[in-house]
Amino acid sequence: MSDYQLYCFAQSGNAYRAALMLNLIGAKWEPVFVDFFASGVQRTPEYRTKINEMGEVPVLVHGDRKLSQSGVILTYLAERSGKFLPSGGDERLEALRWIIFDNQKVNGFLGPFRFLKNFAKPKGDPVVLEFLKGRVMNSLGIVDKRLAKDPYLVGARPTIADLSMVAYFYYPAEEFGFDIAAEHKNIAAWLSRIKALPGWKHPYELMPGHPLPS
Ligand SMILES: N[C@@H](CCC(=O)N[C@@H](CS)C(=O)NCC(=O)O)C(=O)O
Repeated sequence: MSDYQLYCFAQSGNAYRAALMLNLIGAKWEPVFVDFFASGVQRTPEYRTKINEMGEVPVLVHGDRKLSQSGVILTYLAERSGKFLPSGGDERLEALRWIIFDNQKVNGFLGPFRFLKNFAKPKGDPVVLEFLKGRVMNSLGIVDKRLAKDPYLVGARPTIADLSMVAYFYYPAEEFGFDIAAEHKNIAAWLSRIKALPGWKHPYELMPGHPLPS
C-alpha cells in the first residue's frame, strides 16, 4: 500500500509539480487517474464534494488528509521530508514569492495557452492565444534573467520553488509552437540540472493518460 495517492493526469503540468516532488523525495505513492478530457470528472458535484471543492487537479491524499493547490502540496511534502525545503525565514518567503509568480504569471498562462492550442474543442481564438503567448514570453524572460544569477530560483540549492516552476516546461515544444529551452539559455541549463536529480521522470512517464485516445 502506498503512503500517498495523487489525483492527476499526464497532460497536467500543475499535477506534474506534485508527482515530480513525490518521486524526487522517494515517497511511496500512486497516481489516481482523473479523466479530465473525456469525462471532465473534476467538474462533477461528486468530485467537488468528495475530492476538491475547487474542482481541480492535483489533489494529494495522505491518510485522512486531502490537500489541493500544488504550492500547498509541495510545502507539505517538503516539511515532512525535509527535502527541497527553503531554509530560514527569508528563503521561505523568497520561495513563496516565486511559487505565486509561477502560479499566476508563468505556468498560470502557459498551461491555458497549451490547453487552448492542443486540447480545447473548438481550439482557442487566435487573439486569445496571442495575448497569452505575450504574457508567457514576458514571464519566461523574467525567469531566465533570475536564473542567470544562481543555479536555482532561490540560490545554490533546488527547492520547491523550482519544482513548481518546471510545471509545463518539459512538455514537447510542438505543443507550444515554440521551444522554451532553445529560446532561454539559463532556463535550459536549469532544466538540465533538475533533470539530472535522482528520481526525475518526464510527465508523460510519471502520470497516467498519455497518449490521449484519438
Ligand atoms: N493553482 C493550481 C492550478 C490547478 C489547475 O488549474 N489544474 C487544472 C488541471 S491542469 C484543473 O484542474 N482545472 C479544472 C478545470 O479545468 O475544470 C495548482 O497549482 O494546483
